[in-house]
Amino acid sequence: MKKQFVKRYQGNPILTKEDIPYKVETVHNAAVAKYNGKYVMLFRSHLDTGRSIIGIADSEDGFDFKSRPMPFMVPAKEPLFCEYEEFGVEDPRITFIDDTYYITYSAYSRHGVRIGLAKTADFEILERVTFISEADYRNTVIFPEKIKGRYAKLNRPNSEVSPWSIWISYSPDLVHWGDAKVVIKPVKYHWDEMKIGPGAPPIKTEKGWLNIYHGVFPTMDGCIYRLGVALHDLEDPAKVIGVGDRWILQPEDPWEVVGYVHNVVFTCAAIPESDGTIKLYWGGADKVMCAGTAVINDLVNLCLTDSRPAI
Ligand code: BMA
Repeated sequence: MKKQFVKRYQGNPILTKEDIPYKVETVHNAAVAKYNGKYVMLFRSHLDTGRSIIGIADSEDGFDFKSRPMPFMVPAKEPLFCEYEEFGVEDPRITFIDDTYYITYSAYSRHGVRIGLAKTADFEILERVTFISEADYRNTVIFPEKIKGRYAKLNRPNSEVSPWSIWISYSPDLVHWGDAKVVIKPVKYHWDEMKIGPGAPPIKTEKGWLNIYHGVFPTMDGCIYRLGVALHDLEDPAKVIGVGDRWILQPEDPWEVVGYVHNVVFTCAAIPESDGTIKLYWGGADKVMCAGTAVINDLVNLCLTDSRPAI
């Protein structure tokens, strides 16, 4: 029997637009964090203008989420930020470092898409920090601890020369970033041949940093978004130990196959639990939120025993 890397939660989808107390068209591509022993979800929603905002929902068990009455993040009004967010805020990721939850998000404007950094200590008050890229960057995940004295992040610039690849860069303060290097590229005639991008913030394991990423395959019937895994060296995350040759999740449930954008599973969050599993969260067809579980060692072993070239 084919190995199932991800076990879908039987109550999927876990959050949809019907659950939101204000008018939205979609609920997808959510970040999730553990806060005070509970789970907090920051989810993206399209409005009927076609632009996106970020809502917030709470859960005791990581599956049953209840939306708060108001959105958590809408395009900024304040100077510096407003010019770069006027078309919407999308696809958040959360990393917990030193008592602070850092949120990266895609900020859209007439100048293109760039990455914003915001922070919160309590999921009540949100403070924008700065933008951490210029235009044409998306999918940014920050590692949960400093590595050899520096913060590290993975992201995905758009480029014709090195198409839609995953890069790493470093920072002394989370604000200024550099020393960038390409670490994983799409592989020709493979499930991720068109583009790849970091998904969930990396998870520390004994064998390396586990990076759950998305890969895109173009077909005559549109693109298919799937999820895969890569393992990065603990001390030098620019070194990729292995990239799993197979996808770990693809659109199969009806709400993953048909939606706002068909055939999409797209993750921004995975929460490691004390029993060696993760809770994985993904947007289904850019319309609903889904969840599942996976065994961390299965994902690590895929990277180690059945890998494709990183570059
Ligand atoms: C990407 C982003 C994601 C989205 C995906 C599938 O380019 O826009 O937010 O989930 O496409 O539509």
